[in-house]
Amino acid sequence: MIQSHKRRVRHLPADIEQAIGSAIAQAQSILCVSHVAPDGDAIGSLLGMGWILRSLGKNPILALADAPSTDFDYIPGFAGIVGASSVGDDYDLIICLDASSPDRMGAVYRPAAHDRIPLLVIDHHITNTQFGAINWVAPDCAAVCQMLVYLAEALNVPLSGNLAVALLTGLITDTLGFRTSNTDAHVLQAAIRLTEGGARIQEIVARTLQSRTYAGLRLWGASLNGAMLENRVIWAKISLVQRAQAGARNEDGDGLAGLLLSAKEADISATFTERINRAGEVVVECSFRAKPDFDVSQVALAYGGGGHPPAAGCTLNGPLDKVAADVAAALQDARQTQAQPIGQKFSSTLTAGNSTHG
Ligand SMILES: [Mn+2]
Repeated sequence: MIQSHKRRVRHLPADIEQAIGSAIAQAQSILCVSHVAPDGDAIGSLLGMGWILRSLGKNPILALADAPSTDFDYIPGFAGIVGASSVGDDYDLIICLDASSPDRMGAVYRPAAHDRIPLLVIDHHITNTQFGAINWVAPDCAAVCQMLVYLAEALNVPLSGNLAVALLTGLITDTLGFRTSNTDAHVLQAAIRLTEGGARIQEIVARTLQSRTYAGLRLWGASLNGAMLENRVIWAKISLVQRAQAGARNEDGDGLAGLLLSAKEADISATFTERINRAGEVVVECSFRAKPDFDVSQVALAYGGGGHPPAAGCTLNGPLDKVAADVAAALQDARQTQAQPIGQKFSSTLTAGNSTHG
């Protein structure tokens, strides 16, 4: 079919397809890794790559620096994901998924041991630093899981069963259920193939997007009480004290920036979330969302983070109030420079992308 040939060429250039195919064919032992604080696309693409490699007769190690949320334990292979301490020094190939820079692999990737191993980077972040020996970076894909649909096709791996469930998870979570501004016909065609392969949209939506804890909802309530709106930028803070008072776990309350962006009076939203990092320090996780035609990736990049135009983020040292004030001001500046005359913008109802910078 001419059309599908065109689509494949657009997303998976022939030279990269050839390079990936031969890198995988030559490798006996393969380590696959995705990013810290793994989201649905990180976990889905990691497990999906695992199923693709198994179809090709390989037996890969799948590793994440941070333990994945049990929300995703319905994806076949979930229990086999290992932590950094189970990762050895010797592999023939490392495949890095959904990470825009090497530090995003966290403790799984140890440069002293791993820098000499060929690294294949598969990512869709426009801010990707091209840090692999082979770099397949496709910012026009809504999820790495979408890219793996094309890779599976190129490698003649059937898009069904376990693989379909894994890949549809990343497509659904990174597009917030096919609602983001980067949800185009190619995304929907990829989703059709995965549903034809047996994955079920409504089950994955129920397990992911439509699944929150009571404590998480109460935390949102506390945070929304203090939400601010200035110059079409809306933001809210989530402090460790609020989290404790709501009885919420570390992962409860994620996704609030997407809800904030539904404000008609705003074009850009942000949340500032206090966290305790691995070193035991209090840091502020900043998460940005933008409506179509606005771009928050450059502000994230300027603060040492990254992401996509509609969804980006960074992590800064506190204190919370100062970080929120400074970054909200920077977002308002960015919003002013991106402002367009009233009347040119009609699409104000859709939400932006989901993943932050990973
Ligand atoms: Mn992603």
